Amino acid sequence: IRYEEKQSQSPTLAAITDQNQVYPLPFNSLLEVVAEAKVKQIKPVEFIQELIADSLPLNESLQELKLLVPIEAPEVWASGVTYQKSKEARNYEATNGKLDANTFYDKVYDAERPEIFFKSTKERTIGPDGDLFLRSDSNWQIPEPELGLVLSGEGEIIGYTIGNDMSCRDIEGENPLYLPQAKLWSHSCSIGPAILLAETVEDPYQFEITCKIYRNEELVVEGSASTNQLKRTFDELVGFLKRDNIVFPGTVLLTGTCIVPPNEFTLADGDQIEILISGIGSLTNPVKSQVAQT
Ligand code: DO4
Ligand code: MG
Repeated sequence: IRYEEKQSQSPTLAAITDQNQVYPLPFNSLLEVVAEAKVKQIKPVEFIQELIADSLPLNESLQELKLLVPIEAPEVWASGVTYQKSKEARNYEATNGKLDANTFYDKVYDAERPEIFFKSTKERTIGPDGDLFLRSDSNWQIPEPELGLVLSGEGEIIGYTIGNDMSCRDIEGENPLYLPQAKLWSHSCSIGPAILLAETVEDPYQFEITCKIYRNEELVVEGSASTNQLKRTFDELVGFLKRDNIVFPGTVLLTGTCIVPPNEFTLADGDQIEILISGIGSLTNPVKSQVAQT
């Protein structure tokens, strides 16, 4: 995790143990930890265990800290239509509910090349408890709870985090060429709370993802999925992102959604979105509407 240190208000990197104890680390970012572990020819998790072996955990609990994005990802990319459920939802948007249509979403689901799109930059991405903004020109907006791959500059998967690929179903459904506007605007992406180191994960196709949306403190939407329902492998998705491309160290690649709220649902100002992924934690963000600017 990264949190804001109370006195200095400076961002601080910390490790969380299985017992949820918080150990500040003498590095600014996970990328530095990974680089130093490489020099020492040990795994990042072993290096972190060495670093915290003789230190004491913080007195504050994880819940008491002001959490920041776990990594300042220079870019966030996202994969689309990687689950059957997403394909069906996209078809519903694009065809006004004509469920037997055969569309480009069906084609991309089966094609060798996956859908990969540019989602966000460091400046647009927010962390735990930060406000997610609604677009002022959309009437059909939803969160997309997704597993995020945290990548090195070589495209190696360093760890896993939680991401929210906020989406405007009406804008995307009107015309696929509107995808960037349906996906990318200020505060349209959140990541966090933690990065689970890749080497500690036995099987990344067994993550359980749950999404809950609260309105006036009442649970109004709940859905669950597992990464074992993915149509693609993570290596396949990273392979296409890397192809003839630059991958900046700390890039996050979201892996697609498998949880879609009911078709009549749209997010509203004041809603609270909670995304939980087994072993990683829970990413919570309030939703705020924007004043239309013309
Ligand atoms: O083409 C639409 C994007 C789909 C997407 O973001 C997803 O499947 O998660
Ligand atoms: Mg998505």
